[in-house]
Order: sequence, then C-alpha cells, then structure tokens
Amino acid sequence: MSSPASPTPARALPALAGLAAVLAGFGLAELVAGLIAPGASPVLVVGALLIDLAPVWAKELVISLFGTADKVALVVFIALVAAVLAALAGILEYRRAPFGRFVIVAAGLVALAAALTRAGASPFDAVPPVLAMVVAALVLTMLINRLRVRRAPTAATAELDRRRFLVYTGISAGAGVLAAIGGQLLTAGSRAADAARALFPLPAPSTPGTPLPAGASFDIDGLTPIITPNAEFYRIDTALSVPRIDPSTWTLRITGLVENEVEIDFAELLALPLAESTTTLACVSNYVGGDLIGNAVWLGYPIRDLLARAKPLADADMVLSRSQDGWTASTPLEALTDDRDSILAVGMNGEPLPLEHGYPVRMVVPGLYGYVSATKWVTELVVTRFDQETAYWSTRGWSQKGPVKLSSRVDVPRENASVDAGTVTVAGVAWSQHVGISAVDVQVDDGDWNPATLADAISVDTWRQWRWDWDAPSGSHTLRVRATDADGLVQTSKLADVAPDGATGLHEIRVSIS
Ligand SMILES: Nc1nc2c(c(=O)[nH]1)N[C@H]1C(S)=C(S)[C@@H](COP(=O)(O)O)O[C@H]1N2
Ligand SMILES: [Mo]
Repeated sequence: MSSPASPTPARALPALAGLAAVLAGFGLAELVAGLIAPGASPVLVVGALLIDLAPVWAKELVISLFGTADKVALVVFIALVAAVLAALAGILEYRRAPFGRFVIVAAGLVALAAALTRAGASPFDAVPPVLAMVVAALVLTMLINRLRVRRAPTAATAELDRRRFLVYTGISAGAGVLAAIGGQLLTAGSRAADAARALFPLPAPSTPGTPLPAGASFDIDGLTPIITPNAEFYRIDTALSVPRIDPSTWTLRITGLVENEVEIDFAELLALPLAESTTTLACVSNYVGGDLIGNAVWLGYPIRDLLARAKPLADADMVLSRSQDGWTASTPLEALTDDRDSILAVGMNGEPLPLEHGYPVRMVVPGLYGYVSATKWVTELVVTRFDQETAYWSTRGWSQKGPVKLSSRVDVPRENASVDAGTVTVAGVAWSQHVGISAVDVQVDDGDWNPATLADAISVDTWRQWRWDWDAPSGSHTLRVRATDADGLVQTSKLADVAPDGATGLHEIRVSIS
C-alpha cells in the first residue's frame, strides 16, 4: 500500500531506470559491434561463454527441453537474467549509490572477459562490452538523480519530476532499442558469406553419384523421407552466431605429425575431382526415438587423398579437426584413411552447404557421431595422437571416440495417435552405420516379434526405411521396434543415457485403436 504522501513506489521507478540504462548501453554495443566487431555483441559472447562452460547435464537438459531451438532459449535466458540484474542495479543505485553502478560494471567485466577469450578474438572485440558498461552506468546515474526527491516538493512539482523521469527513461530505452536494431541490420548488410554462397555455382561431381535405388523409399504418409531436405536437417553446434566465412579467404591446413604440411584454398579444393556420397549424420545427443539425425547427399573430396599428400607419421592415430570458431573434434585417423566416404564436403543435397551446416567446407565421416567427426566451418586438420590432444566435447564429459550405435525409430503411427481398427501400417527408419541393417522387428505389447519389410539399402552408411502391416485390434497398445545389424548384433533394450557416448534402448510408442 502506498500512502498519498509517497506517490512514487520505491522500487518500480528505480527498477525501470535500471532497465532503460542497460537497454541504452546494450543497444549501443550492438550498433558498435555491427560496425567494427561483428560477432562481438555482448549477448552473443556471453552466450558463447555459457555454452563453453555448460556442464554435460545442462547441455542435455537444454537440448531435451528445447531441441534445436536451444540457441533461442539461451538468448531469451540471457535477456531475462540481464533484465533482472538491470532492475536490481536500478534499485541498488537509488538506495545505495554507487552500488547499482558496481553491478553494471561487474556484468560488463564478465562480457569483456567473454569477448576477449573467444577463439580468434581481436582487440576491437573489447569495445562493445566496455561501451555498454560505460553508457549503462552513466545513464543509470543520470536517471536515478532525476528520481531523487526534492526537499519540499509540492504535489505539482513531484508530478512534473515524475513525468520528466519517465520521458528520459523512455528516450534511453528507445534509443537502445533503435541502436540494437541498427546493429542487426548492419551485420546483415555486411555478410560477404551470404553473397558469395548465393553466387557460387556448385561444381558438378566428376564421378556421378550412384543413383538412389528405386526401392530405397516407401510411399507412406508421415514416414521420414529417405533424404532429409536441407531446411529440415537438424542443426547442432556451439556457434551462437553462425560463422560467416568468405570462401575467397578460406584455407585448410594439415599440420602436426605429418611429413609435409599441406595448405589448400577454396578454388584448389573445387578444382579437385569431387564425388557425391549419401551419408547419414547422427548426433550423440539423440535420445532413442529422437530426431537429431538426418541423411543427405554430400558433394566433396576424400579426406584420405589430402592426408596422403601430407603423409601422416607412423605413430599418429587421430586427426583433431578445428573450425574457424575454435571448436574441435577428434577423429580416429583410420576412419579418415580407410575406404569409407570420409569427405571434405562443399555441397549438401545439390546446394552449396547452408551457412548453418558449415559453409564453405565441413567434414562428413560415415559411422561416427557428429561431435567426433562432422566439423563444420573446418579450417585445420592437426594430425596427432589420442594421448596428446583432447577435443571440445571430450573435455566436457563425452567420450573421446564416438561410433554411432545401432538404433531404430517408429515414425508412423505417431506417438499417442488414434487409429481406426484394421490394417495399420507401422513404419520407420533403422541405422547401423558402416555395418548395415539386416532385419527390423516390431512387437505389439508383450507379444512376439514380427519381421518388418526393409526398403532397399542405399549403402551401409545410410539409414534404411522399414514397414510392417499390423492387423490392429481395438484398444490401447504399445508398439516397440528393434533392429539387427549385418553382423547379427541385435539392438539392445538396455537403457543408456546419451552421455558419454550415445543412447541405447528400444523406441516404443503408444497408440489407441478404435
Ligand atoms: N564447428 C562446429 N562443427 C560441429 C559442431 C560444432 O559445435 N561446431 N557440432 C558437431 C555436432 S555435435 C554435430 S551432431 C554435427 C551436426 O551437424 P549439422 O548441424 O549439420 O546437423 O556437427 C558437428 N560439427
Ligand atoms: Mo552432436
């Protein structure tokens, strides 16, 4: 309850001042980042720091809650924390100056540390966070001073003061929002990578890929398409802002335990004989039945052939691939030199790689989870040893090696679907990369296992569709799927979490038949 003598709530206006001050500082920082340091916006660098520091359980929780919207969720989270801190700073500054400013300086220093510890950070990256901190502190001081009560205010002067305060607050916040929008437009405008990608004619494969077998795909409503369109392909990475590499400046270096260091630029790569291969890519964070998996036709050059130029030394057993933003993966050397289609990919489903899938060049290695093989925006291959180097996720609780586990999924009917009694088509996909699938079976409730029909295999490195026609009796039922690989290994029903090296268990769905 506020009495008539104190018309100004003691917290609301100072909190508002804090929010406006932080918006002004933050907006200006976005604008300046857009002008001189793209990628160094405070929200992005703090987000990137959080991503790097997040423990395995936090990463898993975020992915299980938000899926591939994890980055939007992170930005919203940072904005909420910043808003709470801003409001607190306002209240503190009003009650106990200059402690509110201390809060702002402390948050600014965190953003500064985040900016300067990024891979490839330049001294310019310090400017946006420092500016945000200084501007927010100044605006906060100015606004809070406006709030301070005069000795003996009359009702009329008090009201006038309050209005003035609100006008200044509104101007600060509005200027911040406009500046932030300006910053966004600037980064969008100076994107050489987008322009280059749009103009880049994907070279034709020098050896045409084997056409997909006609029987690779069943025509069933709701069944995952055998080739995942680029727009629907899952995206997982630590890059809060997608790296934008101008291909005319891109190079790949092969260093480390090699006889010859090799360096190749984009034009040289495109001039090599490129081939098409169809490979399924899976994320280690994919829980049983999840959708962090996709299959694409990739165009690229065998990594094996580039490594042959570099001549790895006999004691090397790993290649640490590094992306432009500093992320790393550890791939067994053997998986890059044996006969599988491990490639430096430049094309995905007939298009240049989309920016978020690694433009201009990424790795694709059949049979290994993405975190140990599928480096996007790749710029360096360090030939090394597992006992000498550890990759990004392996220092964060995930295993050093990550072969993709045998698994299968029911796509139709959908979980909790209501279906008419009679013949119901049950269908899905199964994969055992680099080994191949030999059988899929479906179980209803606790009944016998029924053999499903397999679509033709594209290769052992891609998933395979399966279907089973079920004479469905009415009632509520559980459907469970189980795959067997070409070596006779039956998919285990034992439950394992995604960490440290991939989930196991059987996918089951509930349906009601009426
Ligand atoms: N540079 C970079 N490459 C990366 C990652 C990353 O965080 N940064 N994530 C990897 C992981 S964990 C997976 S599952 C695949 C996902 O590739 P996609 O986003 O094209 O589907 O990319 C891999 N390559
Ligand atoms: Mo992943």
